[in-house]
Amino acid sequence: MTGVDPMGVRVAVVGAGAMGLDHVRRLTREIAGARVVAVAEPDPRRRTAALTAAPGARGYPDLAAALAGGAVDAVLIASPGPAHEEVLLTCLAAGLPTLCEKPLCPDAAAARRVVDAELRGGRQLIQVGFMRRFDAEYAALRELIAQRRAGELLMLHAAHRNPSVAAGYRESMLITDSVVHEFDVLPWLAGAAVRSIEVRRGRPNPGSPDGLREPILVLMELDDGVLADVEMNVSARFGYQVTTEAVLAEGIARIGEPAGLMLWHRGAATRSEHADYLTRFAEAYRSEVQAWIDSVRTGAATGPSAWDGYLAAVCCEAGVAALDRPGPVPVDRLPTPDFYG
Ligand code: ISE
Repeated sequence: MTGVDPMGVRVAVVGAGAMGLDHVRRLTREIAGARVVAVAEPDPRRRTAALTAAPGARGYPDLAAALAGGAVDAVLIASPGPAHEEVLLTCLAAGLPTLCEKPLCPDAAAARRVVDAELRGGRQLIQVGFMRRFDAEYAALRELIAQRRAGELLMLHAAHRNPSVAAGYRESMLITDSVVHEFDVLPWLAGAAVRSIEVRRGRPNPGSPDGLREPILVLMELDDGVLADVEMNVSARFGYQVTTEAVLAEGIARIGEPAGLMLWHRGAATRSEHADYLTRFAEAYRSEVQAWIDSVRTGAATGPSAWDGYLAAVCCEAGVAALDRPGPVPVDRLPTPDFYG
């Protein structure tokens, strides 16, 4: 146990949009051994909504003010990606364990600067919010693959479907905001890194928002020759659906959808569907945040690291380039420092 408050880890939450508010509620109602003591959010309306959900917490316009305003043991960052680098560097300088929502940083150079700062500090303080690693089905599939219960892994087929997206969602966000999850979780399932990324476009959905040509098919080649494809679809309408199928030498394993032939359609009766990722991954988020709080208390970092965030950022750069270029784009990544094992 490190020097955290015996009443529970005192958490400052940075950013009180939909995700930040969800984390504030979770930390307050569901997580053992933690309490929100500060909400850092420049928008007064959002800040007030978050403070209402966290009795006893105090509001600040930014993290620097929150750190000056009272004792904080750990920071959860849920502000927009472009703001992450500065906040992460502040957390590292203050020696604070930090759970940073994805993406770690929007580009690989910024992610590298954060990694370098963590390396200089000599202590692993950052966990990236790739919550799918905490989903029970993903964890079971990973174990099944690692144990070779149905032979060697040959391919992965994934689908990532959102009912719709908010105004302001641009085409590059298909990669940086959405497929970024598969860039983390598919190599994690397979136990191999991404070597190249190709994007194919077929017939576009006439119902896609203006300026978005989708769905897209993203094809990754992993270092060990495994091929992984993802259908990225943000106009699925009927609900939120994330599935993965593993093709193994002696079988097929599938997670994320009920077995049997199903038609999911707007207006049709649906089974086990979710309106969005907050409900689909509610248990994964709970388990992710609880594991993070437990690691703050024991002082032993667990979960996706800043290096995992860097790897996802490198994939996003190649993926965005592949949106406008035919053929596979190589993923240019640095060797993993020993520090990240
Ligand atoms: C959103 O930001 C998420 O992280 C969700 O998990 C993903 O499904 C969605 O496409 C993103 O916009």
